[in-house]
Amino acid sequence: MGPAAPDAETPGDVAAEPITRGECRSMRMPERMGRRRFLKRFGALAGMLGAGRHVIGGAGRPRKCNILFILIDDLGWRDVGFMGSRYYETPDLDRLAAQGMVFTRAYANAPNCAPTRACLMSGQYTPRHGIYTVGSSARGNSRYRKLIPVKNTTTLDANVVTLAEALKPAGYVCASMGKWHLGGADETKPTGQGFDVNVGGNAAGHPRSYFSPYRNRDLPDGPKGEYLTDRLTDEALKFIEANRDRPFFLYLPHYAVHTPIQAKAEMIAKYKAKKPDGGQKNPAYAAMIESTDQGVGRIMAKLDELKLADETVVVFFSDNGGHGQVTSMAPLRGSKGMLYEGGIREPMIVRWPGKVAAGSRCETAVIGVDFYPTFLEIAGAPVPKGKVLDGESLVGLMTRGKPLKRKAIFWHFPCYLQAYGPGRWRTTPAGAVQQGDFKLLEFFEDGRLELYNLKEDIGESQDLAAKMPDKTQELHALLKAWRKRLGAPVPTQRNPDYDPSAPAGKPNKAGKKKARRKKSTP
Ligand SMILES: [Ca+2]
Repeated sequence: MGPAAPDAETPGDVAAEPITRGECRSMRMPERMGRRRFLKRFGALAGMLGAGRHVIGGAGRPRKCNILFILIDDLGWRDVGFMGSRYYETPDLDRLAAQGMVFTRAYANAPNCAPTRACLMSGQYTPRHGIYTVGSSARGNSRYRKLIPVKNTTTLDANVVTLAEALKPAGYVCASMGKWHLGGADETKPTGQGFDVNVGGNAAGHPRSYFSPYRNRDLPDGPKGEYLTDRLTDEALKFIEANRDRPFFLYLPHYAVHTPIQAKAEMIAKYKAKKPDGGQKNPAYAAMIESTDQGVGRIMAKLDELKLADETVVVFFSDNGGHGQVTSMAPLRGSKGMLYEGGIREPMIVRWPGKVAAGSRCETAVIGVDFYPTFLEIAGAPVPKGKVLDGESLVGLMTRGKPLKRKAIFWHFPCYLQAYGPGRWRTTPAGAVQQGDFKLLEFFEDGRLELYNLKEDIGESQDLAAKMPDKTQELHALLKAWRKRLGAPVPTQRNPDYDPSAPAGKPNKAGKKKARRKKSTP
């Protein structure tokens, strides 16, 4: 739970001190003390000018912070150096982590791509927009599905007021560069949802190829063999350069490191010569991560060159757990597609010079829907009229250790996801709630409840549901009340095709159809 420190008075004062209270603690003294003293002196002025005008610009004038949100696709919790990987090499991200706050319990709203993105863009949990999964909610062999899952929506409704639409009235120019996955029609693509610029985003969940020609109608091909991650970085640099004089929101959802696993040959060779470590062993995947890391380094260098680095909040995050056949989230249990920690816990950094202590860590649980209100507060933008936001701004937490108000966070995934390897499922329809040290999972096929103490058992290996019936019931009641409040549908109808004794490898017609669809929307 959050620290009990009193709320500080002057925003400019707080980051002058290393955050040592409660769960947000400093690992070492913050850098840039000179700048912090400067901010301390002018903190009151910044406060008078409104929440969005925290930073003094190069010419001495107050200006709004730029927001750079780097979202990686399918990057696992431990797929970066700063989270402990000894196989993958991410020197630029490790530097970014050292310059900001690392969140060790940052969660995606879902264990796969589209729902997490819908929650980020809408600021709302999955039951409000109906994007619960990718493609069909009825994936895998129909004969093994006991229930008819809740029907899935694949497009974020054009009427949803997105994060970009909420930031625009505060004077932000908004760009989306990379994977969108929330609609491909004019009104549901990024440019229909508040972004001024869209590079390569549409309904696609992965690139046809990481090398040009990309065959992406929203991304003109580059020279043959150009690498997509480098290209998106190039586009980001151009955008930053062109908008150096006004506040920008750059949403950079890289297609990397989602399948197809494709990387530069010379970089793959380097990792082939390297010893695998802790279940991380795929050289091409490692090379994809390194290219992504290099892109982050180039962007940070550009922000430095343009003297924008101190005026830009940089957030690094991933949309779900790593692919279970490609990487390892150990010691976490599970991988992409599961509500166990390996499917939803993400690496996360916030770099905000003068506001968030360098080299600090935060162990408070945060979740994707928190970014919408966080970015509005940073921008000094009001919540759009009538807009329901399910998350909570992290500004107080990360700048001055102010505890969050909420009691718990929730997941709702009333869908089936077929297994990639042995076994039938990554998940059957399920929900989850996390509160304090505890997490409860509910599986709708049989009502099974599993309870874990994440503090003592991060690998979710000891189900405490039978041992701690009171805690189990308490969290179950919380989860049910949340579902009721949001009108979240729970699948209850039995699937007439259900035949658990059906032999593997012989899906019925419906199963075959789903399997084909899976190929186009992994
Ligand atoms: Ca993903």
